[in-house]
Amino acid sequence: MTMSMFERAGAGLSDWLANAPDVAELVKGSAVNLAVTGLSRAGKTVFITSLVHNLLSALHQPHRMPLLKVVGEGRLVAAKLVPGTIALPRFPYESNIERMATSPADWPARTTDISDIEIDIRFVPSGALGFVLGRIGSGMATLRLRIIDYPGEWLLDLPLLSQSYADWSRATLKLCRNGLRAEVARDYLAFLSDHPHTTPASDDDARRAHELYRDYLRAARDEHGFSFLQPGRFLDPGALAGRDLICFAPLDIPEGVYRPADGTFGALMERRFEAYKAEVVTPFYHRHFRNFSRQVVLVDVLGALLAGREVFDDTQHALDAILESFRYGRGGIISRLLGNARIEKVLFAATKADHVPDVQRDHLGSLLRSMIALPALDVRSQNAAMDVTALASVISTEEDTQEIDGQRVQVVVGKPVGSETRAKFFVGNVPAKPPRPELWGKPFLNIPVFEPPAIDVSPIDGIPHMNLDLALDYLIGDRLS
Ligand SMILES: Nc1nc2c(ncn2[C@@H]2O[C@H](COP(=O)(O)OP(=O)(O)OP(=O)(O)O)[C@@H](O)[C@H]2O)c(=O)[nH]1
Ligand SMILES: [Mg+2]
Repeated sequence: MTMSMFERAGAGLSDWLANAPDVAELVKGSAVNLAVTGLSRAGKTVFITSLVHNLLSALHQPHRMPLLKVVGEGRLVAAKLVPGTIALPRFPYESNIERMATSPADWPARTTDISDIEIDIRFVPSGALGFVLGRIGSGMATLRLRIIDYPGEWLLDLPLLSQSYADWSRATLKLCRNGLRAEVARDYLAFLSDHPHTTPASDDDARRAHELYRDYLRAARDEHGFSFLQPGRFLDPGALAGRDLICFAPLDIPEGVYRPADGTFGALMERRFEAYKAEVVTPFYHRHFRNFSRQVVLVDVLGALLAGREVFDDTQHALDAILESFRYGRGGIISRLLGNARIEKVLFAATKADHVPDVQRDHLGSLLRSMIALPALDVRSQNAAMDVTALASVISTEEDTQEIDGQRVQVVVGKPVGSETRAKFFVGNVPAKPPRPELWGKPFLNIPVFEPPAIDVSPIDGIPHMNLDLALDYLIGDRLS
């Protein structure tokens, strides 16, 4: 026989309250999803690995995370990993830390798919809620923080949803024939001149087109640092690799042709393009993105800056496309995809700030702010709340000075991976705004990869970082207050 509420109340309201789940859980909800995204190599995996390690270590080393208020105010009681997850592959925190902690140390491997990891954070709430909880229960609340790692390239597919295959092909090939890209895409462009959209449909041709187009995307990314590369799953297709669904590519379709004719090569490509949108792009927004109420978009601003003007402009173009996924205020495609769900907070962060000396770091953040042209409007509108910062997930350098052309300048020093000796790295001045056209220098893609510092695999000492605590406090601090 179950006890009714009245009988419970009769047995003593204070008894019932004492045995009830945390009031904070009832009042505030007990879980938050924090998605970490960014373009390829932006620093997502390292960010999550360091964040998890520092959270798990925060009780032992609170001085590492003072700007996360729950830690700084001494209200953290425990932070524990939740074993396993069901919905997604688990983020490989343990193997990443092991790799960074071995000698010689190395960085985690590239990621190709979405993954997640959960941490239970037990804390004493502040203010009135803490007082109430202290009076009626254990005085503590628990927040389950789920951190998700997913490639930012997937967000570059949002614009596809409002484009026809013909429109997408025209826009994509126009870009492909422009500047440095035209050289990289030479083989694909040659294929196109032999394969008009009106030739009969052929699976073999479709596969060949896809492979050549994908090779162009890969070279554009890996050899030149381009980021606006669509479709977003072509570079690292994960479970989609080899499937017919992704065996398409843009074809030359003249202005005025709305759809390729039935039975043609163009029609086959169009069918697959539409299937990719329906079976890959839309489900990502429905099943995953709409649940990521807090997100951090990591950007390798310094890498983009040093890669030269064309790549920098391209990164800006990719960031514009990514921003569209957070602009639901205008009744566009994203509001239809999200339904009632809301992305509440988004932080844009310039990563690897330890590659520049202290005096330059603020400029990295300012440069990112002007790259994403965060208008004051966004902050006040119904869109997600947004902010910008610069951070280093794992400080791998130290400060030093060096004489260059008779002037003493600030440099950073670190041990490049695979090298026996330490090396100095001087980036010049990081501008706070995108440089004027005449001020661009030659592209420089060889930013040294410095070894991470000595790290202990046990979550006790934590990892030296810059602003990880500040970033986390902006993103989820309200849920830990
Ligand atoms: N010095 C320094 N290097 C970093 C830092 N974060 C990332 N890196 C470097 O950037 C590389 C890429 O970082 P990842 O975290 O793997 O980047 P990702 O965004 O997960 O990359 P993909 O999974 O390939 O998309 C690392 O291998 C490091 O060499 C940092 O805080 N400091
Ligand atoms: Mg990764």
